[in-house]
Amino acid sequence: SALFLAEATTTEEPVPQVINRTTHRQNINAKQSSKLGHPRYRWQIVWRNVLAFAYLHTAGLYGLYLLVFACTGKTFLWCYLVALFGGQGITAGAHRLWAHRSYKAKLPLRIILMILQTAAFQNHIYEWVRDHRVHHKFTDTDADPHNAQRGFFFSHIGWLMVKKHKDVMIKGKTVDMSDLEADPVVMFQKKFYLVLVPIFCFAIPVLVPWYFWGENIWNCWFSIGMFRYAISLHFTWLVNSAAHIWGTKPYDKTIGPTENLGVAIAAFGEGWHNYHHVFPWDYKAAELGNYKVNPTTMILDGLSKIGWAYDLKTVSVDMVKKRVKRTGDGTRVFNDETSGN
Ligand code: ST9
Ligand code: ZN
Ligand code: ZN
Repeated sequence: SALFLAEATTTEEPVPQVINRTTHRQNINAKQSSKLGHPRYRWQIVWRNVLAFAYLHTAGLYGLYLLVFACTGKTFLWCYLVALFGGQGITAGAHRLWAHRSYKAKLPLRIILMILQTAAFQNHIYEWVRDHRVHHKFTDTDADPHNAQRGFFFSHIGWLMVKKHKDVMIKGKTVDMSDLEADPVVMFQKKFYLVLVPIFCFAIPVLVPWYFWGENIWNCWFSIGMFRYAISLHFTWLVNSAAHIWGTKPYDKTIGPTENLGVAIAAFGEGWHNYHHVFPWDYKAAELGNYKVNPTTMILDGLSKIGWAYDLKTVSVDMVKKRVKRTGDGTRVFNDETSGN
């Protein structure tokens, strides 16, 4: 050790410390955090949310059992429709309209999307959009609310059961939210969210099958209230977890988000996530729109035909090609280039 000390003084390096019992990831987090001048992220568990998710998942599994073995066919169809419409409140509404402004919507469409977004109960539009814009601006860092560097569980559901990292608040303040503050539909929902959620996420979806075709109310609560809500959450969360971990990176191989067919199927076309992070203003949230799995794009194309959706923004083929060439991982091949070009 005398030799070691001599070496240490001559090279003027700090004495190395034994770092067992500390995982590699914790070290990285600690380094990132200390650079920013505050202690590393310690999880403060929010037990209210843990208990709520424990109930939701237990009740949701029971609801799945009832849906398959006890409910009528009509109730099964209703479950799908509520998930589909609530899903559009998230994909067409919160995500492509409000978070990214990838198209404009007339007032009636904005009101419908706000109601559907309420039926999905994923926080009010203002909070959803703020977290999502911060996610895009600071992807896979401590300021990303669902930082996928912390692994599948954290980016999927864990982030909703702990206090946020300070950077989310600090850097989040740099995100402009004035467009949403100017939208009365968004501000109305924000103000009355606690009244609107029980009505549109639970009362109406649960009572319709009971009132209109005499479904057992117990079945309604567990299958439509709990199972439909839980599965919609998981399908949404896969975009933050799976589509930040597994898949190809045809547009930018240097970033975390991926192209993931399974997630695109589950999330109504929101699994083409490498493209989406490179070109977030494209209303298709994918290069090929309808030609790849993307029902939300089909719906938006329909809404644009009747004039409710307008000024749809997209990206030129040329721009995509250039980007693919410059930063892609080589998995996107254009036909004219395969023939030698
Ligand atoms: C849910 C959301 O599930 C899911 C979002 C998924 C997004 C996916 C996106 C992918 C693309 C689209 C895919 C669609 C697919 C659809 C398929 C459909 C089948 N910036 O939050 P607080 C500040 S929600 C700036 O309480 P805590 C702010 O001042 C599920 N500032 O932090 C704030 O005060 P205020 C239901 C920010 O105490 C203050 O901090 N909900 C930001 O650490 C405190 O904020 C739940 O499960 C920011 N980003 O608590 C629970 N954030 O608001 C909901 C915060 O007054 N959440 N600030 O301005 C909570 O309980 C808590 O937020 C917490 C953290 C415990 C998680
Ligand atoms: Zn996005
Ligand atoms: Zn993402």
